[in-house]
Amino acid sequence: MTQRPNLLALAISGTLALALASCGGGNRPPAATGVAAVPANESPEQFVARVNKEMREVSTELNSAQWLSNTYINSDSELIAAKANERWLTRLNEWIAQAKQFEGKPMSPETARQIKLLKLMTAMPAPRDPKELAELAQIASKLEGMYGSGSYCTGSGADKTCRDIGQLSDVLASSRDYDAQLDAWQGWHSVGAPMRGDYTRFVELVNKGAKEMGFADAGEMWRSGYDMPPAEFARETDRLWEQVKPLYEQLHCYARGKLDAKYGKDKVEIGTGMLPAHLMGNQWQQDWSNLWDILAPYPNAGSLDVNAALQRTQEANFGRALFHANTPGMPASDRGFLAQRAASLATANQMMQRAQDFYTSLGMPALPESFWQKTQFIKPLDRDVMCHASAWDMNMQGDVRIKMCINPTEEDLSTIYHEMGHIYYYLAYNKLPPLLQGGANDGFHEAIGDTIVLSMTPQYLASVGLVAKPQQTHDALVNAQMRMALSKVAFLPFGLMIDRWRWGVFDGSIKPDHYNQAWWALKAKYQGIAPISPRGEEFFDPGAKYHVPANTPYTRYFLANILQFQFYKALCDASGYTGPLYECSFYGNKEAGRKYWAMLARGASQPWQASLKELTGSDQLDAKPLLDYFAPLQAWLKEQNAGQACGWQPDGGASTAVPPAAPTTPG
Ligand code: X8Z
Ligand code: ZN
Repeated sequence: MTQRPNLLALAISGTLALALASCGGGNRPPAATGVAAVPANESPEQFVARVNKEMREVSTELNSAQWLSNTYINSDSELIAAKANERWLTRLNEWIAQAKQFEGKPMSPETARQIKLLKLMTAMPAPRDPKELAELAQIASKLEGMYGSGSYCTGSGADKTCRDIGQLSDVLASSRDYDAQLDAWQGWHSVGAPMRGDYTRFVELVNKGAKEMGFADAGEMWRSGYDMPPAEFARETDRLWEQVKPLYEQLHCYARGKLDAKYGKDKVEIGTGMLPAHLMGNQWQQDWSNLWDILAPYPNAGSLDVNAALQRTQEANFGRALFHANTPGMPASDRGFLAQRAASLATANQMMQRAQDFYTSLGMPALPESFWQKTQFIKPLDRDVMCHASAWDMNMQGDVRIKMCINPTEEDLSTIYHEMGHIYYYLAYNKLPPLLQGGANDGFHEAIGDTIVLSMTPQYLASVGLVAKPQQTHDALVNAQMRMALSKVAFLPFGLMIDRWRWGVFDGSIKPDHYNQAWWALKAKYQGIAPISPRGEEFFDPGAKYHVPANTPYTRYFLANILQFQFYKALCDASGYTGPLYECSFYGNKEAGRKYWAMLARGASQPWQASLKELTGSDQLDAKPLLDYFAPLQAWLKEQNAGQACGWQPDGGASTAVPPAAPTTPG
């Protein structure tokens, strides 16, 4: 994830604040309100220049504290991060208060844009009251720490065993034992429950901060970052969902049929046609790729098994490491252990280089040496770390890093390509003033790397040795489309529902005593997913999803899933490609790379509509490229689902019948 200016870490962990630093021109004494006054006679242009300078300093300190608290979770790093956040948030509030003095004054459009962005910089608006601000910063750090160190323990005494998010997610990915999956799903969700009280207070505090800044609530503030009125933005997301919903419903229907066949209808269908939360291969049912063994359309039509290739790389690295770890006298078990660690690090490094190669093939620069030295590639063994992947711009001038706990899987390979999109965005806009160092909107930031993932076609994967030469048959095409759909189409309703929940929490329509009920009502409505046993208010299931305790807005990912197909089409066009969209890879194409980089380098300096138009020719969000891409799959799904009662009813009742479809022509 990332954030508006380079303050990725802020977006992740919290917010901004800072004590008044001295700055050019000398400060007047603080005003009676406690807000530092603007230096005498400072013009709007001088103000913006000063904020840019101060912001770079303060955010660098904050990023360092946040990096430490994410890669070394304990009570000390939590405290340091909270303090740094407190300073940052205080400082941000001061700048925002100072900016008020320029309202209605003449200024250049560039200055006006920077002042506007200043007010929208944080996802965690803090109250002006210093005690409340400090409390908010502490809660933010605490919630993140709770998630990052979360684990599920069973047994007691010498028999006690604890599993972290990675281990529990592995069960959902690989085990097909109904009860083992249920245990792993419920186990991880137990980490949410203790967050409820802190999260409730967190909501009160950010709402207070948002109101003091002139917003109705924190949700309205989040919706205000899209160069259009917040209500219009909400309507835009509804419109886009209506465009893609029929495709999701078809995928849901197909998955249900396959799961019914695997586990039995009585074990699968909940209410009228909903799918059980623990059987979708993923803790949040946001990506169904792990269900390939159950959902593959044509198991014999060419293998796209990237996992197998990565596993072979890992084994080769292990063999090499074992050979080198040949210290005389070392017990074989220690030698094996050290070789395993060295192999994991080497494989992770190679996966990262594979991703870098795609970006440099477009003409983008190689990553700086510091990236390779400071990135966290694999999970350390001696401490808790936040394993949720993120990309960091530490100082707005080239110290960029990724933090991941990489395993040799296709899922992690795609995540690396995703994170690297953030990194290249940072590098491209690093020349801009700090206030303009951000995505055109946050959905753009999330879409950059995903656009590259769309270009990871079977042909591309074969060209870099990750799969065998692909078959050119109808069945292989359907397989390739399904592979993408299980990640990109399955995600769409999830991308929407998280902030539908938070918007409701912030505007008060979802009250604390209904947090969990509202969560599951939205999961049912949008995803057609339900738990198999009641999840009452003794649970707090939103807390088991990283972005809730980390306070990272989520609509960005929904937008990104639409936008990335628009970007992909534009870049395929730029590369001169004229075939069907789903077969295009612009790997190696410098003209596509030039166009992409030009957009990245614009950062947040103009409304996103202008950036979108420069790249795609249109200034509208539009799901048509996504639907065009998946047209062959949608036709195939309709055929498969013919005669089925597709759709679901969250509370029981009738579902939508799909008429029998004409068979599609292979080709
Ligand atoms: O959080 C992320 C990235 C970091 S920006 C790993 N993603 C969302 C998620 O995991 O929930 C990428 C896809 C959606
Ligand atoms: Zn991201």
